[in-house]
Amino acid sequence: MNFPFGQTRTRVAARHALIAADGHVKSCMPGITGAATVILINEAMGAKFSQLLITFEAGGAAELPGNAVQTCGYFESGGGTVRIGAEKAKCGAGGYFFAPAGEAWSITSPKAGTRVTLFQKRFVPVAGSAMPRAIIGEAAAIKGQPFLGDPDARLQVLLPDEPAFDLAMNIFTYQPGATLPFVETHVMEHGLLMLSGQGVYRLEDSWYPVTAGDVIWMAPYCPQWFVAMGKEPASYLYYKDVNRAAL
Ligand code: UGY
Ligand code: MN
Repeated sequence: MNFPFGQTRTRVAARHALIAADGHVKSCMPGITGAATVILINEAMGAKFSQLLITFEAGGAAELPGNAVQTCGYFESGGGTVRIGAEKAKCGAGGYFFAPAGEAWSITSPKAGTRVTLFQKRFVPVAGSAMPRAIIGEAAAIKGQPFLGDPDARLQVLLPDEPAFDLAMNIFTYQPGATLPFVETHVMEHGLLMLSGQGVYRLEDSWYPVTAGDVIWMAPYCPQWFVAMGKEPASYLYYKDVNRAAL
């Protein structure tokens, strides 16, 4: 999309950010080859997690070691082979995975142009709790549940909501005109990718028109609200930290 000379919809505030695709700049990341990688959200912004967009060339690969960082991935388009420890499966568009801390993981043999969003967070263990397990799945297999009773705002919860997991990756799909039912203000942080459609996102006291490809960071306690607008449903993928003590 072309914008007037010197303009962008991107805004980076102290407690939220909207990153439009026109401003993307690539980074070289250890372990990722044959791909354009954009670090969209990380600690430099004030976040406690990172969100990356990888666009693979044919023959590209992501091969990351097991360490304190856990990774969730979502294939927005294309496909490739995901390995997590001893687990291995092919993922197409809508495929996703979770690689626990301590497990090496890889994406190999990607189709050219494959777009994968990664969310990475340092794992916070809980004494006496099991470690979360590796997961490779397909969003299409997960039924969207009405959000707080609204059948026009449906939530697909991609990872198990169990105490072992300290992060969530969900897809929210709204029919045109559907909204988040109230302005949420919560301790959990979000990273978000608009997958399709459009709408208006309220972040603190600003309202932003948003569309497919936009990325949003919401710091803890960032007041947030969304309305889907236009003729198509609007859908977004998002990360959330969950299931850990307040202090
Ligand atoms: O899970 C959530 O907090 C979700 N309802 N937030 C959001 O979509 N901004
Ligand atoms: Mn929220």
